[in-house]
Amino acid sequence: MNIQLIHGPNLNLLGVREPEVYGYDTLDDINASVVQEGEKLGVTVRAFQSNGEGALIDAIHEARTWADYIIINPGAYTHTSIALRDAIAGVEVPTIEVHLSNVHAREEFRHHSYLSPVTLGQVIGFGASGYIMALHGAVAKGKQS
Ligand code: CA2
Repeated sequence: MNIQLIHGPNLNLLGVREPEVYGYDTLDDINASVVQEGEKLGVTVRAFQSNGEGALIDAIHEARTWADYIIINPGAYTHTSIALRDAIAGVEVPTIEVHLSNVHAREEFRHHSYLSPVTLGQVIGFGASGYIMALHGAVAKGKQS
C-alpha cells in the first residue's frame, strides 16, 4: 500500500512557533514517525509540504498515479479552498483529513471545512498522533480496488 502525506501552509513552522497550540514536534519529526510506522505496517509513505494552493493541488493530482490513500492536513486552506476540495473529489483517491488542534474548540471560522464532505474521514485534535491514527485507519480499510 502507498500513502501520500500532504501538509498545507505554515505547517513547515511546526515545533518552531506556537508549540502550545500545535505541539513541539517538527514537521520532519512527524514525517519520520509516519514513515517509520508505515514501514512496520508494510506501507510506503511519501511526504510533501507546500505553502501554495497550486502546488498542493498538483500533489493531489500526482497522488492519483500511485497512492492508495492521501492523508492531508490542508492547514488554513481547509476553511477557504474549493479548489482543494475539487482536486480531492476529482482524483478519487480516498483521503483522510487531519488537524493537529481541535478546530471545533477554536474560532468559529475554523469550524467549517470545505474538504470534509469529500474525505473518507477526519482525525481532529490529537496532535501529531493524529497522523499515525489516520495511517492505521487507512490500513484497516485496506487497498481499494
Ligand atoms: O489544527 C490544524 O492542524 C490546522 O490545520 C492548522 C492550521 C489552521 O489554520 C487550521 O485551522 C487547523 C494552521 C497551521 C499553522 O501551523 C503553524 C505551526 C506553527 C506556528 C505557526 C503556525
